[in-house]
Amino acid sequence: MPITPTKKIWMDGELVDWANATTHVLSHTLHYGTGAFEGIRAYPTAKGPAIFRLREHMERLARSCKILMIELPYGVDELCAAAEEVVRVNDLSQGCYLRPLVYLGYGEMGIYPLSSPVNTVIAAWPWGAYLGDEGVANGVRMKISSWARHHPNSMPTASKTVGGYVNSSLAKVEALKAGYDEAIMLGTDGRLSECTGENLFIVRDGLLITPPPSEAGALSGITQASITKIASDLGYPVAFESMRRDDLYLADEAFLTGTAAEVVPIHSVDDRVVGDGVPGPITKALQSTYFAAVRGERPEYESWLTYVS
Ligand code: PPE
Repeated sequence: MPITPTKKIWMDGELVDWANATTHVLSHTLHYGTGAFEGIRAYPTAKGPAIFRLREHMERLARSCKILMIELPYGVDELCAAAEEVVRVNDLSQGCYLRPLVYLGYGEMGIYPLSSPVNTVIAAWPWGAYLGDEGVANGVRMKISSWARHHPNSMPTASKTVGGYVNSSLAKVEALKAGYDEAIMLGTDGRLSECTGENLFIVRDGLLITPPPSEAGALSGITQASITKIASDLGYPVAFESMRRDDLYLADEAFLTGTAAEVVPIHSVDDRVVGDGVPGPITKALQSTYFAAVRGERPEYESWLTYVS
């Protein structure tokens, strides 16, 4: 998806012009992938732009760095303030996607990462529906990937590690080249894990089921947590349960969740139509409540918003 440039990117405490926000080609992360990132969205609300679950994202960034033993030079409060500043200076009142990245910069080569300088950046730009407006409205066609999700002893799955996304990228390319919209990944034990950048839910007999992130080797999604809360508030119970591909084929409804993707119905999996092939009633109720919550239209979820004034 193309990037629309904005004015400034926050780099190590300074607001730098978009075009000058560059790094040396011998930056360590560019070679070895040791780094961590986040994806956050801000939405327009009646009270101005608001960043959705900002603190939770920055806390996850700090946890990713902890796992990688990267010493994050900023605290969560400072990162939250910097993210607000980026939305403010770039006039992003219509909403945006924010991309915090912690990477190892120029100074050392060789696999040992911990003597390289740590750089922290936050960029933001307007970004449309990640899997397309058509997908959000009518559902996406999914393919189970031949690439397995990382075994947790190969790559820490609770960390949004830069290099870890090669696994997602292989699966995404495979699915798109085969004519599908997105891939579903199984763990090395053959159980459902997640998608290349989203978590997975099914609905069966009125019950919502999603793979337990730690056991499934999936990222613990902030959207997954938001949907779990919204679902239980709407009276739909949610179970964190391990599943196999059959559970997807036989689901009444299925959808995926992620910051970039938001809430997207699944039309089919491996050419087997899920349910009636149209977004189901529970998916639609959750999706519309989520879209209302992020836009500040649901007072019960307002604590998830950080207004940028
Ligand atoms: N699993 C993975 C592997 C993942 O990358 C994401 C976020 C999720 C689940 C959902 O997590 P959450 O956003 O907290 O609900 N993926 C980010 C990056 C996407 C990208 O393509 O880049 C995102 O959605 O911002």
